[in-house]
Amino acid sequence: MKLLDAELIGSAFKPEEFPKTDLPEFAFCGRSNVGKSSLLNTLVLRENLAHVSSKPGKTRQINFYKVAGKYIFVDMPGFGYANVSKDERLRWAELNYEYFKRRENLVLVALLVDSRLEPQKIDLAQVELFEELRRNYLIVFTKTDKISEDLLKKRIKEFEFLLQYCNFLIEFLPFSAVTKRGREELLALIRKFAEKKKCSNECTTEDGTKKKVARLALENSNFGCFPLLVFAFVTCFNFDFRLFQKSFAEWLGFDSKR
Ligand SMILES: Nc1nc2c(ncn2[C@@H]2O[C@H](COP(=O)(O)OP(=O)(O)OP(=O)(O)O)[C@@H](O)[C@H]2O)c(=O)[nH]1
Ligand SMILES: [Mg+2]
Repeated sequence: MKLLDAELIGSAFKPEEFPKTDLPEFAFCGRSNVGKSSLLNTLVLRENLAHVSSKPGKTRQINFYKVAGKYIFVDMPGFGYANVSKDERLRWAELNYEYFKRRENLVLVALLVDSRLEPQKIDLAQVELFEELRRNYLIVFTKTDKISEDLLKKRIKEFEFLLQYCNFLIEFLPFSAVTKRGREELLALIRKFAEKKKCSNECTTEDGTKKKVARLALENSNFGCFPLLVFAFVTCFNFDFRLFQKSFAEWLGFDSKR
């Protein structure tokens, strides 16, 4: 396995602090303690690039790493952790939204979900955001060393069902920072998307002038996932839609009785 060069090039507590770069960017997000920092360390084969902790809420800012001189990997702060102040949650919500909305060089997002848990409302709210903002994303099942293959299959089926009509979902990927399962597959996907970005940005014509070519999936697909996502929930899990709407609002500390 190949060790990759990696260095921290910036940390952002607010959008103005996002570093300027043209390199293809890959973001890793998910609930607090799901294993984002561990996954990043596994990808580059370094133990202490991103700070890992058994205590949730460790990564509070967005950290940008330049990897192998050609990619940016982004470690997002975890969401859903109960023990943080209302101000901190609101700051997170704004930073999260602004990052995914604004970041032009972002080509792929990995949403990490804990393979031991059933689909969580707060993770599905992130999916909804990616669909709305037309961001390509994959679902990474973390900590698979802690569950059986049967349970993993069941978990993937649950997500497959819920997200069957989503347009920007690329794939499901089982991962473990302990066994390094999924590392090669994830790196291959990263290389593929970095290459796609290179071709879609510019291509040189025969006379030497540069011309823009049609952008790839991001601009060509239609958004149609959200209503079906809700439909799947309501019909199959007897899901209370008001709860779904409130999941983020409650975590963010708004009055849930209104
Ligand atoms: N068994 C097992 N443990 C893991 C794995 N990935 C992470 N962990 C553990 O889960 C805990 C949280 O890991 P982190 O990588 O810090 O999680 P995070 O998502 O970055 O957390 P925040 O920064 O707080 O949002 C640590 O105790 C890790 O050792 C995995 O694949 N298998
Ligand atoms: Mg972290």
